[in-house]
Amino acid sequence: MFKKILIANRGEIALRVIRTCKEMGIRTVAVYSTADKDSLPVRFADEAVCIGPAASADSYLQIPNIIAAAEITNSDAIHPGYGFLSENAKFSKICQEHNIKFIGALPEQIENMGDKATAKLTMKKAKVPVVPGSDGVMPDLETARKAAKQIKYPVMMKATAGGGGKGMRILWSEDDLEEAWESARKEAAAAFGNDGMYMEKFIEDPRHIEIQIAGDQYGNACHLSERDCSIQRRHQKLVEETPSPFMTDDLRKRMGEAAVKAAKAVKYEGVGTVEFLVDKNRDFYFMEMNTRIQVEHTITEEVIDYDLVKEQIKIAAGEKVSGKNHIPRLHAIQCRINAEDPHNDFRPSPGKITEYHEPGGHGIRIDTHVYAGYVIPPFYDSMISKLITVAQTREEAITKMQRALSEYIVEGIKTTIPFHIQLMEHEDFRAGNFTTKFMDTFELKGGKKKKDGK
Ligand code: MV4
Repeated sequence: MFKKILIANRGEIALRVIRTCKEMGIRTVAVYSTADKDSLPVRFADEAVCIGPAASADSYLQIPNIIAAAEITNSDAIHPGYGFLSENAKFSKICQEHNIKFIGALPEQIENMGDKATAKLTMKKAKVPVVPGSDGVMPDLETARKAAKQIKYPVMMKATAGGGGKGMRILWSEDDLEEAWESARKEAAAAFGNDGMYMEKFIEDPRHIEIQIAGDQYGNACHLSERDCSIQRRHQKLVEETPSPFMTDDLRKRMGEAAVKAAKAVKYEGVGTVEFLVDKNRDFYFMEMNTRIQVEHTITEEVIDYDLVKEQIKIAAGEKVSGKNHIPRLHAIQCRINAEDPHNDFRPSPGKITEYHEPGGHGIRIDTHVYAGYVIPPFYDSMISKLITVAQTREEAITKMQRALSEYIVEGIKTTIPFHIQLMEHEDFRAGNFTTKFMDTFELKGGKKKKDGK
């Protein structure tokens, strides 16, 4: 087992990893930017190394600084958390070259899964269901025209380097083709330095359901059931839950088997997530594979009683996965609490938390790095806390969430707590009747009216 792990991240996930390391008897090294010098990860880790100024590009994304921090502290592994360098093939490679175990995917796996057209071809070959579409990246407009005609409109054009909706276009007819081809390629080139495009059938009003997987160095893989992440806004998840209210035993079996196939096809090592689009007929399609621990891993941990970070570390150290699939025995919901003003287009609201009180009691989990007096820096992600409830049934998990939200006090900044309170009251949410389109029509009540009365 590792003796010392450096955590190349900040905020709640850095704290989350430190906690598991402590329980495993592994020493920890926090790295931090000057903006994070007073943070809890810095206080709770055994050692801490400043790696640069506030801007992520000069600190949490600075590979040489992080490697230097690992070397001077004698760390034998690096946990990258999510975001930042967690899915950076170059970083995974450089760790390898320095004999530091990267607790995440191998460079080749990150590269292959990061290129969406390649990932899709790999999955198609492995007989994982994919959305009907072009065979890989399309070389020119004429190929795109033919592909769209064959797939039949509406189609979706997607950037192979994409994700998060950038460089993605819906084409309702051939009239949309040329403009989309030009603008999407430009957008992708600017965002990713790669303008490769592929095309597929547009799945109308899908659900986003993902399967947690774990694989080891010996070719074993298993799944840890699903998470429903359909409640999103501008490709940012707001609420996640497991089991999915749309799930059936048959669908879970089929999706679980597909996800394990996906993991085995790439000899996946570590914990990962296979994302699917699920249509109204419960047909499902591979969307992408995430080779990191995700923000929403918490709800899976709660319903199957399993420490996913511990599993990551054990797999990286060469241990086997059990090979047994896990079915949720409870219901868990996570509300992401962001420092954002939900009444003002979810605009970021950094600043000092003047008053802070967390809910508690049975079935409540809070993963956060904030406290009373903490100043949320403006440089990073606006998520400040994850509020998770666990109960026997979905209804109870929602009721518990309502109770928890009502006693969660965060003063001095705006948060998304008022949004979650209204969401938990929403008839369609309560009925489990929602898709990825839910937030397009959700209207938040109250708050200040804008000057034009809208
Ligand atoms: C789609 C789709 C419909 N049909 N692909 C959005 C982000 C990217 N990773 C994939 N996305 C989508 N791909 C086909 N063929 C609809 C979406 C989509 C979406 C997917 C998951 C969660 C939220 C979403 C919001 C809008 C669009």
